[in-house]
Amino acid sequence: MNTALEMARQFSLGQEPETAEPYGCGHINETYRVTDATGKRWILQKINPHVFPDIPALMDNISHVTAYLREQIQEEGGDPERECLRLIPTRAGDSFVRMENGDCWRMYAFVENTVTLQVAQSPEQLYFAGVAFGRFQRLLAAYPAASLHEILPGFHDTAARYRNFERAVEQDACGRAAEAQEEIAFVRARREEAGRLVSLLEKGELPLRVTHNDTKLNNVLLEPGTFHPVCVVDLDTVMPGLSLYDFGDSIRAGASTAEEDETDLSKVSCDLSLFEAYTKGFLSQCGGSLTAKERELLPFGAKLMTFECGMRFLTDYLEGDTYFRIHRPGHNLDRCRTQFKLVADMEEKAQQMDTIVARS
Ligand code: ADP
Ligand code: GN1
Ligand code: MG
Repeated sequence: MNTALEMARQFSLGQEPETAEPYGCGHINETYRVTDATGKRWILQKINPHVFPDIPALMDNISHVTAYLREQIQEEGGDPERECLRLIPTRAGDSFVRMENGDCWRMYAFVENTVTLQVAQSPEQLYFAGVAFGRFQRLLAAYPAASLHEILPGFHDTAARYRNFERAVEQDACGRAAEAQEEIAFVRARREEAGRLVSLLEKGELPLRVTHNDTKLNNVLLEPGTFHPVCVVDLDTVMPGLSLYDFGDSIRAGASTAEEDETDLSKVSCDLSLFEAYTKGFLSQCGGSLTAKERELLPFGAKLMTFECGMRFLTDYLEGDTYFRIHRPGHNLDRCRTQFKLVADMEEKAQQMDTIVARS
């Protein structure tokens, strides 16, 4: 096993790295913050090879998208160094390093003086997250989507996710299905909805765009104090997708009143003032380019992404926690329950959500 500090030395930093500490709260990659003697910092990540089988393709997407974003940011008078991730090349000049045991590592410049939030404490914070992801979508609007690798085929194909879920229930590899009967029934009751967006895409009723696909609140760096958006991070899943995926996943993660793994479900609901704030921020940036159908489906997108995520947590629980990193027994079932509580709440608030979108 290589230590993170040893790995940091493989990159072209100009200085000798002194420390590498675990950083952030991601479920997939391992993230470290690397510091040198002068206090200069970097983000070092071990990319999860089980989740991402084609790391050269993934890094190729990130290299191209960040180069393009930097130009766009520059053109509109922004500061690409602060507003866009920058890959640090390895000593050999590559975008990542693969070790003999197959582990792959990459490095980014650290964007200083920012904060990330696990939960929004005010609508304003979520408004700014909406601005960040709406801008991200706007800046990539003219990017040739077909030139990107589809890193995780079917990533938000909710119908395919449903089939995986049914397979996991049937196999019940860990004998856990009995404990999750209520959640299994919850998914099955919504089976018909799972395929709705993919079928609209197939029929050409929704446009394919370049999307981020993992628009959690903690994937945007914000300015401390003002919470103005600074930089969108976690670009592993940037690929062709639907605008509704990005909008929906942000609402799932950002408009909730509790953390994703809260065990007291009475604390979990979809806060409409947070929903409205995000919607306004997002549409302020990319609203002009959305079709009427996309706009109309924003609330459904939020519900579907929440449902899909809950179903993925449940599937992983049933399969023995092989995908999402867990920190306690039953963690994925707890995560699934918060998502389904949110889905049920969004179903009750569907009309209000429609009204909010119409006036945003
Ligand atoms: P994961 O895929 O595991 O979620 P991320 O790429 O989102 O990993 O990184 C984890 C956390 O590290 C982010 O939530 C953010 O707080 C922080 N982070 C990531 N990249 C940077 C960066 N370039 N500068 C500063 N902080 C960063
Ligand atoms: C994972 O990497 P991270 O923690 O930002 C997952 C997302 C889920 C999210 C749930 C590549 O995101 O799809 O929505 O957990 N990423 C991948 O918290 O599967
Ligand atoms: Mg992340």
